[in-house]
Formats: sequence, structure tokens, C-alpha cells
Amino acid sequence: MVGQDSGTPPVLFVVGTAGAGKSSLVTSFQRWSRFLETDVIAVNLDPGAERVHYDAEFDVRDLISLTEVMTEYDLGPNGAQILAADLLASQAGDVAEQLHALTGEMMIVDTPGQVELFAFREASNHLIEVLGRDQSAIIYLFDPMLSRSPSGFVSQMLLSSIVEFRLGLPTKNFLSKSDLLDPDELEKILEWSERLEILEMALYDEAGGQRTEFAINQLRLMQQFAQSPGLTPLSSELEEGLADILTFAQAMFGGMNDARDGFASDIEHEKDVDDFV
Ligand SMILES: Nc1nc2c(ncn2[C@@H]2O[C@H](COP(=O)(O)OP(=O)(O)OP(=O)(O)O)[C@@H](O)[C@H]2O)c(=O)[nH]1
Ligand SMILES: [Mg+2]
Repeated sequence: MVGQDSGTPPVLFVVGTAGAGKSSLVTSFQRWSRFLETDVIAVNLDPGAERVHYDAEFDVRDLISLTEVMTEYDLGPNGAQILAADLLASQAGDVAEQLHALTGEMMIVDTPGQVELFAFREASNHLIEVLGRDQSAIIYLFDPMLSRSPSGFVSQMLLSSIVEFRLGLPTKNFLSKSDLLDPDELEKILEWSERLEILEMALYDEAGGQRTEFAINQLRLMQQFAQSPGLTPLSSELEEGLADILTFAQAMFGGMNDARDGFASDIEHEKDVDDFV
């Protein structure tokens, strides 16, 4: 079974810009893994979430209410989010105890809407330590609409690299809500992710010289160190790309070999069913 030997299951933090599809991914991944009879623990770390559609076994809103923080400290929603992140860090002991009490084969974590709240507040690094740095990875979601222009696409690549650098965790990029893109657009974006020289040409056409050179040089440098390059299409709506998340987690974490065969056959079975319908 995944993660059983180590005590703490592998943890996947779902990160991305506001509205990128983080909470939907947690919902569909939990539903899909139940179908595979895999015990996935869903965790909500977004105190600002209005409602979530997954069964959160730990929900930060049980500890911290954003509305109460706003009222008590006379803050607007953004200031309250920042304070909420720091309040969470100050309760790290409690949080750790609750999270360690959860048992499962894998943990998937929904993070706050604004990416900087997770990436730049010290609370996140603290939580990662608590959950086990060696067992943690980031699923970074690209917004499909932003990805349609070369500059939007490059900006997200840089943002993902910054998050990876800041949190120091292996990161895999996924193109979220790929069902919203037409096939030509999807193909173009995936090509950009695989062939930097094609992206460079598109960026020259759109943005011109100096900006392009700066961005491409940054990307080249960052990609040299990327542990898992490329971009994988994902659709929570159509449950596509979820097996790739599992494959990534399996490739990342040691001690999962026993489970690999089991998952592979389940996924194959699922594909057969898909092909059939
Ligand atoms: N078509 C389509 N829509 C999606 C998909 N995933 C999410 N959405 C929609 O995108 C919107 C935002 O999704 P959320 O899951 O709330 O995104 P989020 O990143 O959690 O948003 P915040 O927490 O507010 O930053 C919702 O209207 C979802 O229904 C998908 O795979 N396909
Ligand atoms: Mg959300």
C-alpha cells in the first residue's frame, strides 16, 4: 500500500493562481481514487473557501474563520488571508497532531486562492515540515485561458518555477480545465511546453526582443534544474489526467513499488472502460 511503510502518506499540494481549478481537482481526484479503492485523504488549507465539494478530513476553516479574522482585526479580505496563514502557523502543533492522526494512502491538499499566500508565507514551509518534506510534492495548475498567449504561458512557467524554488518541493505542471481549449489550441500550448524554440518564436512575435530574451533565458536556466519538465493536460470535469498525477506521485516517492502494479492495472482497467463507452 502506498506510504504505509513510512507512517506518513505522500502529500500532494495543489497550487495555482486564483480560480485555476484547485478545489475542483481535489474533488475529482478524491472521487476518482474511490473508484480505484485508493484511500486518499483530502485536506482543505484555504480558510477563504466558501464551500468545498470534497470530504475534507482536515479543514482549516474549523480552526480559523476568515470572517471572524476580518471582524476581530478590522481587516479587508486580503489582509485577513495573510493573518489567517500566520495564525495557522501559530497553531502548528495542533494542526500537526490532527494531520498525523489521519490515515490513508495519499494526501491531497487544497491551498488558498491566491498563490502567494501559500508560496510566500512562512506558514506553508512549516506545514510542509510537519507533514514530511521528503513525502511532499506540488501539483501546479496552469490556467487554460492565461496559457493561450505566449506571454501568459511563459508567466505561468516562471511562476511555477518560483513556487518550486520557494517551497523546495518537486513540482509537476498540469494544464488545468483543458476541456475548455479547442484541440488546436491545446496542441499549440503542449508544443510550447516541449519545445522552447517554438515558444521563443511565438514570444518574439507577440512581445518583441528584449522582453523575450529575458524570459527565455530565465526559462532555460530554470528548466535545467526542473525535476519533472513538461506540461500535462488535466480536466477535473472529464476526469482526464488524474492517472498522470498518480504516476507522478509514484515516480517521486520511494516505497511505492508494491502499489505501482496494482494502480497500473486499475488504471488500465479504467482506460478499457473509457474506450468501451
Ligand atoms: N470546464 C471545466 N471547468 C472547471 C474545471 N475545473 C474547475 N472548473 C471550473 O473553474 C472554476 C474555478 O474552479 P475552482 O476549483 O473553484 O478553482 P480554485 O483554484 O479552487 O479557485 P480559488 O480557490 O477561488 O482560487 C469553477 O467554476 C469550476 O467549475 C475543469 O476541469 N473543466
Ligand atoms: Mg479553491
